[in-house]
Amino acid sequence: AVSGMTARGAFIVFEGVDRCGKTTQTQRLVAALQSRKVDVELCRFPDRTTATGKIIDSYLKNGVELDDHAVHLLFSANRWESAQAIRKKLAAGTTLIVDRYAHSGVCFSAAKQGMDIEWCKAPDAGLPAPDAVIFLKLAIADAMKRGQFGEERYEKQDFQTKVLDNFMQMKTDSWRVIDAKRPIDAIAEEIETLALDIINSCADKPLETLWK
Ligand code: 2DT
Repeated sequence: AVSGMTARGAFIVFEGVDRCGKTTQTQRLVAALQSRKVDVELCRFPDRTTATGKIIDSYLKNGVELDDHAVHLLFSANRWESAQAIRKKLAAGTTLIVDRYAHSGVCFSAAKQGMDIEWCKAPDAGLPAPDAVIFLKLAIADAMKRGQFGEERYEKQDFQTKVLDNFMQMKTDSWRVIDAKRPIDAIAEEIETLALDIINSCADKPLETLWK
């Protein structure tokens, strides 16, 4: 980066099936980066605090029934609500560590009937694109050994199996795939090294646009 200018922050997204350790690892990474004095924030999608997020929360907890297409668009709208703030924070030099983003949006919806991956990608095209997708890869059988899935709508073995298939279909060469079956500390160490590298390498590259 040019001296005197703030290097932009990195936009690092974590993806994976339920129970893969995303939440633990994103929290660990944020703490590790903070202790290195990196300007960093944790975000997660869906953001259940906004107007759309409240409907999504109720849907996930089986409190309300919604058409599959409609809820897909709500998840996307929930990201669009944050798009401006994401661009501003990155430009101001804040690195964002994100627990799920548009790839979860596509892979969960496309696991239902009647919506394919292409259809599901369309509403998210134009969002800020991640500088890196870190995929925590875990077989569903191993995810289930971590204890029963919870009570939410999508936390079922057959559904999660379809979601994992979809992630494997969407994966590109640029994804960083992490073997999530290993001990938490080993994974956290690998991710910290990876994240520092990503933060350095994107500082003087423009932020890209998703799926355009
Ligand atoms: P958690 O809050 O436990 O991550 O669960 N999902 C998520 C979608 O179906 N579409 C989306 O766009 C996103 C971001 C994944 C949230 C659940 O919602 C699913 C699990």
